[in-house]
Amino acid sequence: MSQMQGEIISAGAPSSNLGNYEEAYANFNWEDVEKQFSWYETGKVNMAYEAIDRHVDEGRGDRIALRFNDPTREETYTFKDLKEKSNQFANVLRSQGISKGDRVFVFMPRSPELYVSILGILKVGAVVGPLFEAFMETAVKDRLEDSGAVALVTTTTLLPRVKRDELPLLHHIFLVGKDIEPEAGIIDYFKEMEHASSDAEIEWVNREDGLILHYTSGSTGKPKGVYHVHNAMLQHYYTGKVVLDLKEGDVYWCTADPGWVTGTSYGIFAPWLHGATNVVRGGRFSPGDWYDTIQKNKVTVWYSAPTAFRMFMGAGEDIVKQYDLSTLRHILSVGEPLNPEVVRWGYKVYGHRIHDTWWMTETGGQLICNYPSMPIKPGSMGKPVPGIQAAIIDDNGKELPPNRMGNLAVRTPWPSMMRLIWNNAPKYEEYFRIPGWYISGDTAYMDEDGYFWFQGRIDDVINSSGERIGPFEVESKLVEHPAVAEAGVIGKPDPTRGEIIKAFISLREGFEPSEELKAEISRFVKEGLSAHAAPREIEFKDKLPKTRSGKIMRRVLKAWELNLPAGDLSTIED
Ligand code: 6R9
Repeated sequence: MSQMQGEIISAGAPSSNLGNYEEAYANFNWEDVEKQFSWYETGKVNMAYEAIDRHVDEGRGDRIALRFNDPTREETYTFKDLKEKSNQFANVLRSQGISKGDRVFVFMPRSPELYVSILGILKVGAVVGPLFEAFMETAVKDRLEDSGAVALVTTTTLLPRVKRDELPLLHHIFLVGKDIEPEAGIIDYFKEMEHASSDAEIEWVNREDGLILHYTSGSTGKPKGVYHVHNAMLQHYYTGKVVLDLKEGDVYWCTADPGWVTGTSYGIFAPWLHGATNVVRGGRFSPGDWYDTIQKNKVTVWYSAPTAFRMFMGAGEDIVKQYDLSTLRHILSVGEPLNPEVVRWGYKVYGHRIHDTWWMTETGGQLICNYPSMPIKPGSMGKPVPGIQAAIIDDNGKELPPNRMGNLAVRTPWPSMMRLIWNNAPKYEEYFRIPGWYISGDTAYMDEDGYFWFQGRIDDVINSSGERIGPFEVESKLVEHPAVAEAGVIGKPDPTRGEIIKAFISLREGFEPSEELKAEISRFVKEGLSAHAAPREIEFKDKLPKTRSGKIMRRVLKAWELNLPAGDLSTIED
């Protein structure tokens, strides 16, 4: 512990937006941030206005807002373009009667239409529900059903994954694609956009009105809908300034998909609140294509994830030299522990420190971070963002002294804190079970210098390549397979992906273990739920360890896997 703590990489940019960390922390107050928004004067609130239209109204409309690249399209949009297109889509939504508070989902690969849709949804005051493009039937249905979504924007390719006959509330589907056959409930996106006016009234909302509903995984139950409100923009703006360090003229690239919270808070809101040029790249990871994206777009600020950095490290130094990455000035990471060797490698090869940031879907924005003006201790998540009070507490809410591991907790409230778990008040309350604190579910410790060090998750949530996967959702799908009697799913440590999904399965009578069956079961999850939720490893067992109440004991499975003592088995079945 203390050995790791000793290593320091000195401050990269003392003249960054934050300036001296301690001073900024001591002098912080949220009202100074509120004053940055037009609603501070006008009282009229809407995220889409602050992120897009405001730049047009203040003379910045010709700046480039979006640079989109994927293997088939390369397009740029100014703030004025996005204002007009999102107005058009707001008008299309209104023509179908969609209004404030309605949940409207987007389910499509990254494309300019995805971003325009999200902004249009916000402009009518509706709540955006982003779905990751890799979700299959069950994952899509669970989320649309739980949220009571009335409308969905999707593509002709993805439409077959939407079980419309089982979703009675889903009245409108805006379909992005060519040659769309007229059909009840189906609205041709491009055709309607063509006729829609590019002038629209924005629905002014309250700061506490709904913005976005992100479904995320817990260790039990179905995925939960984490509900955020427009007030989150305070956190997005402030962290965009002091953590992303965004300045005029920055070209910013966040590699996350808007299906995950990083892809909205920091792939849409934070950069556009600052009027930055936002680079969006669709398609899969490949080291060459990604470096090319930086070179081609002259990216200055880059926000990615440990899995990607580990893959870059695996691809080696030579490929780095084939690209001009000299425009880069600031690199950040999120989603899982950032290994110290990756920080060292990045510093050597890119000539920049990689700044780790810690936060969660539930927190809506970054909470513990490394800043350009602060020394980095490789392996540490950094220090609380000004305005945020974080601590390590025990299960009774007592704050622990430095170097003691415990619950990573945050003083409530802060502007981007989730306001609800949709349809599930008890789940929401679990996070706040100790008065005055939000309990993250992560364990960590704080060192003498106030740096936080991640230790693990308290629950069984799996983090594979930075994607959060609930074992229950995978197990539920597995047992739908005719050969599977019971299934228990764990995260198995993996050098590249952080963890991979491993399933322990007991078979039904009449089925024999085989490699073909393993492949078939894995494919079944991939096709029914999503590729990232499919087990990469399967092991057949005659019987799974269970509590007397019938709960599969994942911690025993994990102990088997890691050759560790299984711990307290007093509740095991027999
Ligand atoms: C933004 C996002 C949240 C969980 C979180 C923690 C893990 C995120 C991390 C990190 C170590 C970091 N996590 N950042 N672990 N170091 N810098 O990732 O949200 O998908 O909800 O995941 O991810 O376990 O609790 P989400």
